[in-house]
Amino acid sequence: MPDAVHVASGKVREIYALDDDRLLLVASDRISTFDVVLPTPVPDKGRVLTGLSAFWFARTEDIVPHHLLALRDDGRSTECRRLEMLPIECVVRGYLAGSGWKDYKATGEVCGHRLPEGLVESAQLPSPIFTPATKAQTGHDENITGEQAAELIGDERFAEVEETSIQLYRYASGWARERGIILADTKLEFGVDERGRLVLGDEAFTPDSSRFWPADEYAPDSTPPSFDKQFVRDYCETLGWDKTDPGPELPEDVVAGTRARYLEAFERLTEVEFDDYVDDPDAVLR
Ligand code: Q0T
Repeated sequence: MPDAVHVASGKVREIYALDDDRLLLVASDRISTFDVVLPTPVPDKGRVLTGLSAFWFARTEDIVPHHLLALRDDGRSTECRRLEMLPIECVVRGYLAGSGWKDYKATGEVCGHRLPEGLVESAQLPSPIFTPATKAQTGHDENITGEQAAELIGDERFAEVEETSIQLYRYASGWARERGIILADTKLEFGVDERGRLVLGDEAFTPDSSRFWPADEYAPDSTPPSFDKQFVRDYCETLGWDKTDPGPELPEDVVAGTRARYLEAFERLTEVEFDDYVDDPDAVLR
């Protein structure tokens, strides 16, 4: 087999081509905050995100097929089916945070969904909403209406990804809520296989693709702490850093606390001990 050819870099992940049909996704231990990748890695973060994603793929197979073919022994690399990715980010929001809160405050709507009046920051929505966004090559994704998304992917495909995304969010957020984690919102990416079938790709329901809040600290009309990155954010706020690149190095207690939070999320959600995952990544698939 020829060596894997590097095809793309994300902020914290790399993609290699294994052959015409398969990709290798490698999750690093890099961490970003305020959209800047920090110089200090968080050991095992890539393994946690890879294992969590694989866990959710396995548990949502009855809702939609996924791109995962195999977890590699390192626990941070996955072999995936190569898909034709759809040109939209499929965001589902169960709570009003981030750009959803900002748009609601300005217009009373999020991506064309008119919401009840008087909602506060972090309020739970009456029911989850599908709020697509464009995929910006650089800079920020832009929220778009369902009509705009349907112009990009077609009415039929749009109806399918909206329904599927909401089903996936309902399943994962319910599972997480029973284990003390609020999944406030999530970003999913879908592709289409050679037969035209919708397939879930990318990573799924990880702290990098979703807002994880500790349920016991949740309060509406506030900004809940991030389950994973709150130590990093709090530390960065003590520095007077202007949030432009380069970011600060992290002290070892902030790294250790952050690593512990990632492992805690992994173990609560998967019900697999992280050491057992490191010994045998397939533990999350059983
Ligand atoms: C992709 C074909 O993760 C991305 O970039 C960061 C390095 C976005 N991306 C996804 C693909 C996938 C997946 N996942 C797939 N299964 N098939 N392309 C390409 N870029």
